Amino acid sequence: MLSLYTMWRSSAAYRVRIALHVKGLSYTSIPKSFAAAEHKAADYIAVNPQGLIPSLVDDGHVIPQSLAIIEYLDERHPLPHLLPSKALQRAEVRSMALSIACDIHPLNNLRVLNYLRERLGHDQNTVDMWYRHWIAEGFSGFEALCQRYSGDGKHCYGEEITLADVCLVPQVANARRLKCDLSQYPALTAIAQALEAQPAFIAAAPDRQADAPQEK
Ligand SMILES: N[C@@H](CCC(=O)N[C@@H](CS)C(=O)NCC(=O)O)C(=O)O
Repeated sequence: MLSLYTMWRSSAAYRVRIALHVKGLSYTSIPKSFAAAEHKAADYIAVNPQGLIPSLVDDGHVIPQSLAIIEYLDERHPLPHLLPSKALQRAEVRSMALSIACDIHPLNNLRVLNYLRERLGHDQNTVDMWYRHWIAEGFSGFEALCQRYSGDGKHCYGEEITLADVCLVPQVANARRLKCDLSQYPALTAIAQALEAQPAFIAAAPDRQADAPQEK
């Protein structure tokens, strides 16, 4: 029995949803609204003391942190593998994934943007500039890694879906939402576009989630 504390637009939750769908695992979604600060409420802090989304619950055991969750799923449900079998290749895939999950995402997380705006008094233009700067820094390196490691122009690494792809697609979705200029990253954007057309990525997409705002 798998349950996922999620939020439709959370890119870290989006990563986990992609992994669950790639592996064909069924799960129950437990949405938490950021607007209503449900991720900071006592009942969720009791689940995940960091108050961050996502958390996975497997038979009563809670696992926070999207990459820890995905590696756990990959070990418990190995096929299809999200990490290669050889140590060197695994390290290369992880280094791509971490360049997004550790070096881009935390700088542009909601609480960081809120802090810049609400506590440090920056206006929205400055906050957007901050966001786009860290996307540009991170994506320049990631573009070069895609050119080095992609085997077919449709996957970040080799010719199969890996943890790197799982991290890339949500970050590109966020970058588009914040109107970042992605024209300098042709390999990375072509890969994201190819992946977004795959059923597992479609099912995991923010606008497909039950807690996403419904179009009238
Ligand atoms: N490193 C964590 C990051 C989790 C995280 O930052 N989640 C965001 C949503 S993408 C969140 O809960 N933000 C709430 C906030 O910033 O208040 C992971 O990969 O799971």
